[in-house]
Amino acid sequence: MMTKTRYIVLTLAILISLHYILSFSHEGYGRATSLDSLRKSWGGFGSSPGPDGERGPKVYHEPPYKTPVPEKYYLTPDVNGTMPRHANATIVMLARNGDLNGVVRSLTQLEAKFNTRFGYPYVFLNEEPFSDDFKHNVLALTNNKVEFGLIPKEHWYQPAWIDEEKARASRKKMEEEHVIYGGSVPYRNMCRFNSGFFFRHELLDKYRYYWRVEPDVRFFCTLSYDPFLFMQDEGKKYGFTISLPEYDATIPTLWTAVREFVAANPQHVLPLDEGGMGFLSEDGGETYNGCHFWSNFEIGDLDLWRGEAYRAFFEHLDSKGGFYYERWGDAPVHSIGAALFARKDQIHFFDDIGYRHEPFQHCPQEPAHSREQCDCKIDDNFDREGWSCLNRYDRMFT
Ligand SMILES: Nc1nc2c(ncn2[C@@H]2O[C@H](COP(=O)(O)OP(=O)(O)O)[C@@H](O)[C@H]2O)c(=O)[nH]1
Ligand SMILES: *[C@@H]1O[C@H](CO)[C@@H](O)[C@H](O)[C@H]1NC(C)=O
Ligand SMILES: *[C@@H]1O[C@H](CO)[C@@H](O)[C@H](O)[C@H]1NC(C)=O
Ligand SMILES: [Mg+2]
Repeated sequence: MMTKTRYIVLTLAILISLHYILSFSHEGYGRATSLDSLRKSWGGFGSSPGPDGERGPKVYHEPPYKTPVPEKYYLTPDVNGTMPRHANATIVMLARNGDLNGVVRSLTQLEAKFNTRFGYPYVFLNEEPFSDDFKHNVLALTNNKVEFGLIPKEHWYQPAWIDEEKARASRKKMEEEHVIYGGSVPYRNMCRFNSGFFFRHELLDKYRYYWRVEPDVRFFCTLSYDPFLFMQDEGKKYGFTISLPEYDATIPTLWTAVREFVAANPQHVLPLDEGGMGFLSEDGGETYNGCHFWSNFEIGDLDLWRGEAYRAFFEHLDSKGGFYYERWGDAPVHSIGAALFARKDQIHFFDDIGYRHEPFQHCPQEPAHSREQCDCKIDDNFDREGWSCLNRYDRMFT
């Protein structure tokens, strides 16, 4: 019985992977054709300058992450053992008091592999006050600056204008269909907060770049360069380590809402081939392929979210109620936002950061694996799986 079930699962997995690989390596899926249809289906705009006033188009030969990180971002402590230069950045973690054990695990690793040497400050956020026990345990783990913040109620809880009857019916249905977190209101609050509010927290006002960390994640490698300085000096806006497709059941009408926004706000959106649309769609923007950057890891520019374009985008999505009537995740919302408002070369794949959040991990390959002393099994790498969306990121640059 067990063997038979396994066999079926394996066969299914192979079939799905095959379909996946074929649909993305197929020569007929030409880039020019796809961008043409993209332009047509999205209404032909695409000649206006982007949000930061820069004009493309650039010519690429390979994805930007294939170029080694310049030496100047590597650790070169002065005679006092401290870093001569820092980026304007913080590490941010949303957590509940009950997450303490997982918080300790994540922080211990992050300190050991990176932040003891680099010295970036932390911001912890919670919709309830952090307990003394939580603060005490966190402060014991680091000599770096730590701040604990309370999330304003209006940034967290389900808004009064949401039709609770409708929301409840949807939660019930999703629970019956075994959609992960389908029946949870707190999870929805969290997704909406991360989508539209975390970057408005007053404790983040004084920073430009952030690294999002969650409880119970692992960092495998000794990071010997400063990813924040890299982001800041190279003008990157969003960084990821793992990309994968979203469960369709959580976002039935998200793409419709996105298209509405784009049609009504062409001035906010980058020309499609300069932005990251090639990552999001197989058919020129007609439909969403579900690909998103897994947002439990993010290194990003807060100004991307603070800007008028993303704020208007979030307001539009929020007005649809989809965070509660469906279960829109912050990962697809951030990913679509990044793809619409950042140039594709400003979206960075941190290939050399070894990272695990259950049940997936990114394990850097050689030469980074040795150089960064990664303690992950080199074969256990999500990008070797059929599910990875990295090929959709890569194809934007070839
Ligand atoms: N303060 C607070 N944080 C939450 C809540 N729900 C989730 N989080 C945090 O939000 C992040 C994502 O939640 P998690 O349970 O890891 O979801 P998953 O990674 O999608 O399985 C983690 O940093 C959690 O600690 C909540 O109700 N309150
Ligand atoms: C090392 O620390 C001392 C004392 O704080 C300071 O005067 C000196 O400038 C530092 N050296 C460098 C290279 O930063
Ligand atoms: C860091 O960035 C924030 C937000 O852009 C800004 O207000 C602040 O002045 C910056 N701090 C420094 C030291 O540059
Ligand atoms: Mg998590």
